[in-house]
Amino acid sequence: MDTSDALLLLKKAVKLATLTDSQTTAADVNGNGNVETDDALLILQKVVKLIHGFPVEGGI
Ligand SMILES: [Ca+2]
Repeated sequence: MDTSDALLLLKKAVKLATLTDSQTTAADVNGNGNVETDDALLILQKVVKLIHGFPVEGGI
């Protein structure tokens, strides 16, 4: 996961992109069943090391 993944999620949020099923599964980093801007924010927070893992991985 990196900034390009976050950008893809933001594009999906504004309907500029669609995700495959596997991308959707991987992108739901907070594990709430939806891929949204919150997931993109978490990815960006991990990129800049504000968090060390995703909720779906069992920790922030
Ligand atoms: Ca989510």
